[in-house]
Amino acid sequence: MWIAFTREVSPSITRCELTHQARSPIDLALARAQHRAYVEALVALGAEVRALPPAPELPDAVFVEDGAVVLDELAVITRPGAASRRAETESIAAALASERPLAFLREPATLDGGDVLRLGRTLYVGLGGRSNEVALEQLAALVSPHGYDVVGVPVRGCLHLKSAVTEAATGLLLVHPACVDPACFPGFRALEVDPSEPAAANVLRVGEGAIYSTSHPRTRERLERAGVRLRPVDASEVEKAEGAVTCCSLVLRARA
Ligand code: CIR
Repeated sequence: MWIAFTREVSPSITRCELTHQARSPIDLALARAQHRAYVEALVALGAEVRALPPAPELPDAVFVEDGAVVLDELAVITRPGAASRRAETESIAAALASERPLAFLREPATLDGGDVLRLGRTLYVGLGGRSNEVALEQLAALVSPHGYDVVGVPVRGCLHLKSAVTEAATGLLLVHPACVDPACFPGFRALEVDPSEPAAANVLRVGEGAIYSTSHPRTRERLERAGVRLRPVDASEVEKAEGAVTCCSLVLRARA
């Protein structure tokens, strides 16, 4: 029922983009072992995992989420905000072409998939640095014929909208309120991350389960108390590259 596209960690990840974090050494072997465990978690939750071609010369290529916004009706190939990441999208478009009609954002639009949170028929787009208003307008023109609204949301102090808020269970948002105002999402309940875990708002739902980093034990307790079933993974190495669990896959519903 679910397809998850992933890509192995590039050896050049040591030269990844960093915006809000200081550089700290990434253990490539450990990063790859953690990535394999992440892929196993996706499989355990019922996804058919498809590996994109390795891109050793592209430092951030493991973060495939940023290259596309995939809806049931179409896939919008992005134009990432960091110039060093723009070459990632070609292989993502090639892989998605067999699953969805493709549409493309055009210069001067910039948008990272990590800035797009779909809640029902609304696409919330984080405006915190990587994604711009032009992209919001282009995205709206592409998806409104399919019945989606596009709403811009101010984001501060973190890389992407989905660093600050994700949907943990139907109707329940996991939010870091210092980075995004929960009032931007009317009709949803908000569960706040533990204040000592500012990077904890990123959870990846797949089917009935959800993948969550072991780096945030206090917030994990809050989620479990709220009844969210979590599959923990160690994501320490991609977190040093300012990544998180949603970033490492593009999960889409398989066509019937
Ligand atoms: C970047 O700065 O672009 C990468 N080092 C991290 C991207 C993480 N992607 C995501 O949150 N969707």
